[in-house]
Amino acid sequence: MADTLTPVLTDSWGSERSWTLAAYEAQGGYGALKKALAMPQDDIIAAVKDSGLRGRGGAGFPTGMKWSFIPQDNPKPKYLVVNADESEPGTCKDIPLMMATPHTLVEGVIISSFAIRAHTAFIYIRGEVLHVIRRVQAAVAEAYAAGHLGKDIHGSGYDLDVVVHAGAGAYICGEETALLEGLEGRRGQPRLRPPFPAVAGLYASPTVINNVESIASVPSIIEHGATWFASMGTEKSKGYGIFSLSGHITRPGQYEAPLGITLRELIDLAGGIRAGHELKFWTPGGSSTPLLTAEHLDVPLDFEGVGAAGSMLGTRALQIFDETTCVVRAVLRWTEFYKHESCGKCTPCREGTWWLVQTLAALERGQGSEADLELLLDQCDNILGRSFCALADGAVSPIASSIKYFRDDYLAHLTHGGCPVDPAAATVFA
Ligand code: L3W
Repeated sequence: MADTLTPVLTDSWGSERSWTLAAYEAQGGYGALKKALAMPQDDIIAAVKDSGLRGRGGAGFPTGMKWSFIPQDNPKPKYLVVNADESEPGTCKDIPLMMATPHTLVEGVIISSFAIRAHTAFIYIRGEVLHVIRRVQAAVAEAYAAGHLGKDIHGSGYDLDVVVHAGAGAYICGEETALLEGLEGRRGQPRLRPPFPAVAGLYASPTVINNVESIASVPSIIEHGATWFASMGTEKSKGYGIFSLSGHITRPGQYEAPLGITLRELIDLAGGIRAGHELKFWTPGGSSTPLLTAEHLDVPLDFEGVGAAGSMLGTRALQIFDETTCVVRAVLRWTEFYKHESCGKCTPCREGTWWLVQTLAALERGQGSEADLELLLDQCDNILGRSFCALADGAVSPIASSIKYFRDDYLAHLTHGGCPVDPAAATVFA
């Protein structure tokens, strides 16, 4: 396995004024667009399919296949929507990308829209990050001024408009159909699928929704070719991805590496766990993916490897917790987040997350008995797979996995009458 990083998306993050059109074009930016505009659109879709690129927003659905689901015989307009609502706890890759090199995303949007025959694209950005919205808006304005957007782009006869849309600060709007509801001006709540957005999405028209990193990966695939992309990563998880490391690590940040790299290798690259401490648990893809422990340090971080270890690769949000962390407290904090962010549309999620918080909070205070652990698992069981969207599935992931690996930590709260971790040494989750 590679022990080196593969900076493609992150290559120029450190360069001077990397977010400007001038800096991007100086590095060859928008060259892939000119190449793509001379290609048959189906060849672009074929290249993305052949590259093996899988959705970088968490689920890993093959990007080229999603594009090929757009029914071209449907006379309705086609839309591209970029999911830039990055809100998953611990996930910090799309926002840095949009801040450092927004033109990578804009170029990807133009090529992808051209491929699926869309003439309007939306970039839906999380509402709280005004600085990111401004930066992407500025990049879009620069692209219009340079003729990369608008009418008859570079004399190709192809027209495209891009709208940067600010969300209103709801985690649920990262769920693709709730995002569409928000874009249409309604309260963000998920829709029933099928129909999938590829068939009936924005304004009931065929719509491709992709994550920022997926779309930003397209220019380099067009520039270097599908074979180049597919030569990295593992058999079924091709290419590279941005891994965001946070928590008890010496050098937290974004590390771009081939899929299949291990946490052990990434921790080495990030200078190790903070001095004098050891790994206790970690999330592979944010708090919506089941926790893993030190026994999983050599699991390949690809869709299959993490799945086989009982979790999900998700957004590659590697949150690292050392032995000073109270796992019960951490899980309670995440559960409060899900309860707060539940959109309320379906009962298992709306009521279930409330009950999870009640049960967990009592256990964290040292109240109750061991039977309450079974009650908690039963509550998880009654929520998992029974809610309208993946939010509630995500909510139960850290709970069930923490009981699996750290049952003794829960029991210690009961015998100790509260958290047994020495407050002076504990990592505080305020
Ligand atoms: C057409 C079909 N399209 C599937 C499309 C579908 C979607 C994509 C993936 O959840 C996960 C979730 C979070 N015809 C199709 C089809 N599609 N079948 O493929 O769909 P799906 O249902 O597998 O996943 P999802 O509902 O999109 C996403 C996990 O990601 N996650 C969340 C991350 C949060 C962020 C953020 O902060 N913004 O990304 C973290 O792990 O738990 O499992 O496009 O339409 N037959």
